[in-house]
Amino acid sequence: MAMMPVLLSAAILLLLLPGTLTGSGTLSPLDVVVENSLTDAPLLNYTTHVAYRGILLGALKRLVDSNASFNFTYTENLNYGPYLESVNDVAGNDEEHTYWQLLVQSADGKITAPDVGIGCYIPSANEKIILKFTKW
Ligand code: B12
Repeated sequence: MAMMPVLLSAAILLLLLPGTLTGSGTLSPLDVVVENSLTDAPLLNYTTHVAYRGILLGALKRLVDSNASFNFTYTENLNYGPYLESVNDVAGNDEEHTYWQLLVQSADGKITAPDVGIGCYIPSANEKIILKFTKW
């Protein structure tokens, strides 16, 4: 009989542990801005959600599912993973030297270009993601 509370605690721990260890279920809001620096199209602002330590690609896929006005495509590069090819039906083009640049704005307003793509980048809290159509 004395074993009951111990067994009960162990059972509760086992139920809670997978979520605790993986952080599953913890989603944080993430702002995404779409900017076309080659036209005077207005900035488009979206909000999506990213998993705890989750990748940007997952947050963008979640945005497609939740917002009919946002879409994107990517190609798979053997070495570097997903390459962001188009956003909202606007695609980068090698001949025209255009591409979608990945930028991150931190809480203090500073904008940087991550040194990895959408498949590797892990957004932090209070960051804003900027997808900027530009030239190289
Ligand atoms: C030129 C170049 C570009 C050009 C490619 C133009 C073109 N079509 O030729 C442009 C300016 C478009 C570019 C963009 C980016 N790049 Co770049 N790029 C390079 C660079 C300097 C040379 C690539 C090359 O020509 N290799 C020779 C050819 C023969 O090999 P290749 O395999 O066919 O090359 C292709 C891939 O490298 C691909 N590519 C280029 N950059 C990236 C980035 C990602 C994430 C992917 C999946 C593919 C990819 O484009 C090349 C041509 O098709 C490399 C660094 C290096 N010295 O290798 C960085 C490099 C590959 N790029 C890198 C990064 C991070 C980016 C960006 C994510 C930067 C950003 N913050 O926006 C973006 C991609 C955004 C997106 N749309 O997904 C990183 C990738 C590291 C990683 N593990 O993810 C590298 C290694 C530089 C670094 N910071 O260390 N890039």
